[in-house]
Amino acid sequence: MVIYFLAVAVHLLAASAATVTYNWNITWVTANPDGQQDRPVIGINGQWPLPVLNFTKGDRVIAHVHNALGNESTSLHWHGFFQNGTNHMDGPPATTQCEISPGTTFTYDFTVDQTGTYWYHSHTRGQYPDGLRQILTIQDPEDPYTGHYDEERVLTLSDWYYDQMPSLLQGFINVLNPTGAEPVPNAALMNDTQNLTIPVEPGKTYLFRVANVGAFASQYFWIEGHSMKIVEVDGVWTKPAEADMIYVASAQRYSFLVTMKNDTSKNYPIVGSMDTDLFDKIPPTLNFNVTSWLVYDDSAQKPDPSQIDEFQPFDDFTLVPVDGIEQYEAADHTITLDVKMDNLGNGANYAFFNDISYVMPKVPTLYSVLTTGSAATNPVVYGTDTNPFVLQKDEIVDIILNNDDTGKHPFHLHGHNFQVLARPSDDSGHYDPNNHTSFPAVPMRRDTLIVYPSSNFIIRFKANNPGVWLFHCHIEWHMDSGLTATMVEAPLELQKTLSIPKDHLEACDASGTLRAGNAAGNTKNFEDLTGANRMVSPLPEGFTGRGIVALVFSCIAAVLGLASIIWYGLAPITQTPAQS
Ligand SMILES: *[C@@H]1O[C@H](CO)[C@@H](O)[C@H](O)[C@H]1NC(C)=O
Ligand SMILES: *[C@@H]1O[C@H](CO)[C@@H](O)[C@H](O)[C@H]1NC(C)=O
Ligand SMILES: *[C@@H]1O[C@H](CO)[C@@H](O)[C@H](O)[C@H]1NC(C)=O
Ligand SMILES: *[C@@H]1O[C@H](CO)[C@@H](O)[C@H](O)[C@H]1NC(C)=O
Ligand SMILES: *[C@@H]1O[C@H](CO)[C@@H](O)[C@H](O)[C@H]1NC(C)=O
Ligand SMILES: *[C@@H]1O[C@H](CO)[C@@H](O)[C@H](O)[C@H]1NC(C)=O
Ligand SMILES: *[C@@H]1O[C@H](CO)[C@@H](O)[C@H](O)[C@H]1NC(C)=O
Ligand SMILES: *[C@@H]1O[C@H](CO)[C@@H](O)[C@H](O)[C@H]1NC(C)=O
Ligand SMILES: *[C@@H]1O[C@H](CO)[C@@H](O)[C@H](O)[C@H]1NC(C)=O
Ligand SMILES: [Cu+2]
Repeated sequence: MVIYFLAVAVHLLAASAATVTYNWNITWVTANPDGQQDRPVIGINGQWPLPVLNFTKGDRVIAHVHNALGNESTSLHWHGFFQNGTNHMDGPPATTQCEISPGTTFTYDFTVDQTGTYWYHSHTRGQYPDGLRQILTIQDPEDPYTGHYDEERVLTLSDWYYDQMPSLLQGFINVLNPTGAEPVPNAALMNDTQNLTIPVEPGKTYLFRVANVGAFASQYFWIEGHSMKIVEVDGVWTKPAEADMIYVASAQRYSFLVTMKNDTSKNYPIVGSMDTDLFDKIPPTLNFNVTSWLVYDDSAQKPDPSQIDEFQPFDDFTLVPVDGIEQYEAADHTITLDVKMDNLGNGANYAFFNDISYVMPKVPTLYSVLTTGSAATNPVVYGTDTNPFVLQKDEIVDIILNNDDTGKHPFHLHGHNFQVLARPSDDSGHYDPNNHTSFPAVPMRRDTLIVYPSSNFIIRFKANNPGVWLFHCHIEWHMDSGLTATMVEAPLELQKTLSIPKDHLEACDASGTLRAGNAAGNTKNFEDLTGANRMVSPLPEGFTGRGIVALVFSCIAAVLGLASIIWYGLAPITQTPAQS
């Protein structure tokens, strides 16, 4: 009898869980989301904006990704997915796979065991802001807010550049940009457009799912005349929290309920405003705002948004998860990461954790785990410049992050969400274990968290997901200038449980990437890192970023001076009539 019921239960479960298969052809298409100019963007099956995916918990996803870009490699990361048991489907090249070379196909195959709002994006260096990113949702059969809303709507926020990432990156990490000023976006977008109209019905409640899929800029977000009831953050259902304005950093997601008015005479602006504190200078022509409208009556006016004097967004630290998961017990393992921005010996500006600016290993770190036997527990194997940390299975881990930079940064951990124990305000300096606010009994959890300028945070998670998981700033510029660490979680467990499919190994061969041995590709002596990729050498002692700026400007002056001397020197000669 029991077995019969079990069988029925298993059958019902199997019936609701679908297999969702995609055949995706990644190609260049043309887009013009802000109406100013066409530019090439990366599309899927000839389409951009990319398809919004809508899974149900328990679904199996099979995505066959064919790279038809011709001139760039690619990859896909499923942002926020735990990939529990399928670490090799996580997406970052040089970490859990090799790049998908032009002309080749690579299959992602995994089961979705979470719920909420997520997104998918390229994890190839600098690529996703060129278009390869979109929001996705996972329906929860046990949605705690069922009955509290009538319909759901997805909405993305992003920043937009007219130039393509490879050339922007070349200018960003460059001796001519010694202060590391990030390229300022050309426009703000909402749902990959502007002036979007969202028809609504009076009296209905909508669940809005918002994701910032941008490269750089956080956005303040609000809806005039309506308050938002936050119910989800980064895939975690929260107790309802009223907010008039939220702050959505790159890679963060929020869901909130909005109840419509009964009065249909007016329409209301929905505003996204890029956080210009992140920009070194604001070009006078930049409109850093984007507007959409809740449209009750299409024939009524769509008013301009009112000016806001001060941004006072909701503090995500105060959110409480519906599941009531309490603060995990004290940490077994504490990792401290000090963040700074500085120049290296080539004069360009880089980003550092503990004075190391991340450089990709020659062998994807997961493949090093699988091919180095018992040495896999030794962080040395993964190379010094990948910032590797080896975690024991099921231990409790604290990450203390001290931000020695004067900017805000959204940090993302792959493979987990984490409890946020403390996240003090601007200028709080380093975390002091002997002097901090008491930690919440039921901390909020998310997978992407802002640290404030010259301040810190402390987050806690359980190492219950064997895999190699990156921890990095989600500002694409900072990720590309090295603000990344590598968590190698339960490597010996991975060796017992994971096997890499043939098409993944073939991706290494096609891209000429080594797939065995330590970070340097040494398959005999795992502690010998000769030939490993290294970061650019530091500046000689005594040099400072300020010195570099002075040096660059005097060099430019010298070059200009020299050029004019040459020009004057050459001029008479070229003008001398030929003797015959
Ligand atoms: C992908 O799209 C390109 C450009 O439209 C086309 O030439 C190619 O045949 C497509 N490949 C596949 C596998 O669909
Ligand atoms: C949206 O409207 C503003 C104000 O009229 C305009 O400047 C902008 O170009 C519009 N954007 C698009 C994509 O049409
Ligand atoms: C996703 O599908 C469910 C039905 O399975 C539907 O209720 C929901 O509105 C869809 N969400 C989106 C964003 O399309
Ligand atoms: C690849 O080709 C596309 C389409 O022609 C072009 O826009 C893009 O700049 C190229 N990428 C690189 C890295 O050259
Ligand atoms: C946002 O865009 C996606 C597709 O690009 C669409 O499915 C969705 O309905 C749009 N959201 C709103 C609120 O219009
Ligand atoms: C709209 O009307 C309904 C039914 O009369 C009422 O229950 C509800 O409170 C009203 N909503 C608002 C926002 O006034
Ligand atoms: C953008 O919105 C903010 C907040 O209302 C306002 O202060 C600012 O002037 C707006 N900027 C532009 C360029 O319209
Ligand atoms: C403890 O931290 C608070 C807040 O940052 C600070 O004002 C205070 O001076 C600190 N106390 C000690 C003893 O360091
Ligand atoms: C991964 O799966 C294992 C085994 O089912 C479970 O114990 C663990 O909690 C899961 N980890 C995460 C992050 O979901
Ligand atoms: Cu950053």
